[in-house]
Order: sequence, then structure tokens, then C-alpha cells
Amino acid sequence: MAMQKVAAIYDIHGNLPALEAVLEDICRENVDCIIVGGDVAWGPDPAGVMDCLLRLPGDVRFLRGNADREVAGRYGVEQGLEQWVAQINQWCADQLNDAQLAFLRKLPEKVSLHIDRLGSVLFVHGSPRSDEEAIREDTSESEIRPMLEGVTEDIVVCGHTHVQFDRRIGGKRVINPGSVGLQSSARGACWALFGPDVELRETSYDVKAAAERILRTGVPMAEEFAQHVLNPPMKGP
Ligand SMILES: [Mn+2]
Repeated sequence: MAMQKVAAIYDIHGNLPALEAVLEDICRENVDCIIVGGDVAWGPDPAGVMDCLLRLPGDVRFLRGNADREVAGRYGVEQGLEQWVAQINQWCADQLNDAQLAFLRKLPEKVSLHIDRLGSVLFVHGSPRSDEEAIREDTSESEIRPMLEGVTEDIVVCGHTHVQFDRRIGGKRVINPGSVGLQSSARGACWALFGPDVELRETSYDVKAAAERILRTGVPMAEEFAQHVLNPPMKGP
């Protein structure tokens, strides 16, 4: 059955206050489905975010991001993670229970839907061929074309790089909803609404309260996470 309205929330990265603010906005939109686009738990409040997402009513479809794979598999420096990423990764895995880790381990890498007036939409985390391949606003078309090879959908939705964009490449529309919890080039929590058109949305939330909360979590590099939320990196001119 084709859907009328779908919300995409990507790269939540353990930021529960940002997620809650976005879910309030989504609630007002009467969506048929929410796509959770990966990288949910790696961040300051892995358990809070997982509890919230797994309690959501209605049609919620998850796909797996690279960080979900890394948290669920307890990746360390041996698996190629940088030291600081590995340290946070282990801490995040320790915050989750076995059922939550098993849930992350079993997620699919892509979700495909048909949305009225938009057409077929493929949701992935990085690119259609890799959960850690980046597609950015300024990635060249010649780099992106091979990533889209074999994709039959009209629209590709990808995340991972944490900055919103809406591009047209080789007859396809490629969209990044931005990051809910670890945003760049935006002050608020970013997401996207699909149907009948595509809306890139930014939900403001109390970043000061969120930062204070982060400092109490015990996550490694809490100060850096708090600073990121208070002052997200902005793109140069
Ligand atoms: Mn990612």
C-alpha cells in the first residue's frame, strides 16, 4: 500500500531531548510511517534513545547505520575504529541490554517504500552500497553515479554526513534529512518529511538543558558532546 506521508529521522546519536522534540513535531503531521535511518545509539544516552524508539506506536521502520553495526558488534581499535571512537563505542554497548544489542544487530541495511506523488523511495544510511560511504552536498556527480548503480527507486535518502541537502543526480533525487542529535550547519534537530513534497525540517529544542544532561551521563568526552550540541559546527561560506 502506498503511503501519503513519511517522516525520516537519521543520526539521532544518543540525543534524547532532540529526539523527543522531533517526535512531538512528527506527531502533529499524522505520518503513515517513521523511518529511523541509523546511528541511533552511539552518543550520550544510548539506552534512553533506544527505549524511546522501541516504544513508539505505529509503523516504525529501522535501518542499520555504521555506528549501530559497531555498537552491536562491540567494535574496538582492532576493527579499525579510532581510539576515542572505540572508547565511546564500548561505553555505548555497555549501556544497552542484550535485547537492544540483538535488535541493532538484526537491522536491515535498506528500506524501500512507495510514497504518493513522490514515487519509489530508497532509504539507506551512507550510500546504497555502503553504510559508511559519504554523499555530501558537494560530492561530485561522477563520484556519486557509481554509488547509485542498480538503484531502481526514484529517490534515494541517505544520512551519515549530518548535513541536510536535496540534490538531483542522474535523473534521481538524492536527499539527506540531516542529523537529529549531532547536527552540523544547523542549530536545531534536523529531519525530513516526505509526501506530497519533500520538506527538510529543523526542530528547535532546549540545547542548554540537553548539554547539561549530557554532562551528567558519564559518556566519555561528555564535554565535547555538550559543546557540539551547544555550538554545532557551521559550514564555511
Ligand atoms: Mn553514520
